[in-house]
Amino acid sequence: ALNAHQGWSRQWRNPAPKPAYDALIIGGGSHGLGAAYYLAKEHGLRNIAVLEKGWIGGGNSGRNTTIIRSNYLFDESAALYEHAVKLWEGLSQELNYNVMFSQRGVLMLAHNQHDVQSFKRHVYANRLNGIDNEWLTRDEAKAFCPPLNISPDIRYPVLGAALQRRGGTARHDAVVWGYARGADALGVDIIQNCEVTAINRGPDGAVTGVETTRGPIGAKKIGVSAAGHTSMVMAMAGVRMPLESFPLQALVSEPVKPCFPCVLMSNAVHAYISQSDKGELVIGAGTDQYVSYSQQGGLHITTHTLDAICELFPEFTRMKMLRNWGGIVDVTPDRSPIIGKTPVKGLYVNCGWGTGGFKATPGSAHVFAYTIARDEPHPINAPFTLDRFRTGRLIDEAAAAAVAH
Ligand code: FAD
Ligand code: PYC
Repeated sequence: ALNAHQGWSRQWRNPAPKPAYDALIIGGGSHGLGAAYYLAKEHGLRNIAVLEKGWIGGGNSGRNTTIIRSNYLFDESAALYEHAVKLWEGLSQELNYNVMFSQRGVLMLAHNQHDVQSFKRHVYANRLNGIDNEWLTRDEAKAFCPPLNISPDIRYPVLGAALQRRGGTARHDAVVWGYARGADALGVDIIQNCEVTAINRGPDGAVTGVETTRGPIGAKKIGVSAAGHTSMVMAMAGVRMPLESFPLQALVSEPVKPCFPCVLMSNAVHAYISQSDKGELVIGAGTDQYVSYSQQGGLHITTHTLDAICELFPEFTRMKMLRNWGGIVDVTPDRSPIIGKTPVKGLYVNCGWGTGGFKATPGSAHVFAYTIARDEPHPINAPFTLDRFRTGRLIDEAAAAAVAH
């Protein structure tokens, strides 16, 4: 049927790199493209390029399971992720591109007293921060998510759940493409198949540009949004990052008619699940336990995840799985991101999102653009410094990270 379609216009240009730009973004994922969009739209910088070593969205942005929520514990995180959710709520209109944002609710199951106390603490803390989150009894959880097995006889019985009704999912490719089209329309050059191989610095230590597989490109401002490869890119400027990179896997089932109404996560039984608009069950769990850049993971992780899904949803036992894949996630010691300036003048970094950066995309891109344009952090990202690993002022969000890493 696609053969019949003709005369489609390109959504973004395919320009050759210019010798120099006012600003460069390394990494054409949703965060990098989003930052370029907001730099052009809100800060008037139009002479910008996004450099992507492969194809845009080919990294974690196109590999993630698209869960969006802002039910984080600490004030700093709540402000950052809620900033993102508010932007998600208007993003399709902002970009004039349907990102299929669906606020179908994110349900986080409690299976033991620790979970109950921890999730209730999150509910109270979130509400103090003006973020919706509510505690559901076991029966209320079942009513919200009818396929859920609430039998008291299973190994980890469901004791209750925290529900963020404004949480949900979005279409990951559409987010990448929407930001790319929007940025391109504002004059941003999106340059694919262009790997950055070195970061050049002048006699005063400030950045002067990059070497790439498509030649040298000059710039006085460089923003790094390279997710799992951030340590490697930052090492090009002599900056050692407090990051470890792990594979994180996901898988989808054969498509079936709508049968799963929400997003459900269980850290104790160790799986999460939603249903895509195509009908596939979208499933995942925690990271693999070893550091790697292999972009695939161990099969035992997948089988363990499916064991957990079958325990929580016995009716899915006969579903066939269609495909699985992995991405490389960049994990900080406190499981919170780093967004800000670096010790190198003109070099900015946005990383450390680990297993949970998709949900932050619009908020992260928005405050990163502000930081690059003004050479100072936005109040929302001010606490998320690289320096906190030296000062010890950590934002320890391990409990809210929701998938083990
Ligand atoms: P990416 O999309 O990875 O973009 C970085 C880009 O940098 C890549 O395209 C890469 O090719 C490019 N790059 C790297 N090195 C260079 C170089 N030297 N030169 C040029 N380009 C370079 N988050 C959630 O919030 N919810 C979820 O449900 C969720 N599920 C996930 C499931 C899986 C399986 C995975 C892997 C991740 C998941 N995440 C989730 C995390 C989320 O995907 C990431 O935090 C987010 O996509 C990061 O976006 P990004 O734009 O920073 O990274
Ligand atoms: O951060 O909510 C999350 C998440 C879910 C799956 C992977 N990350």
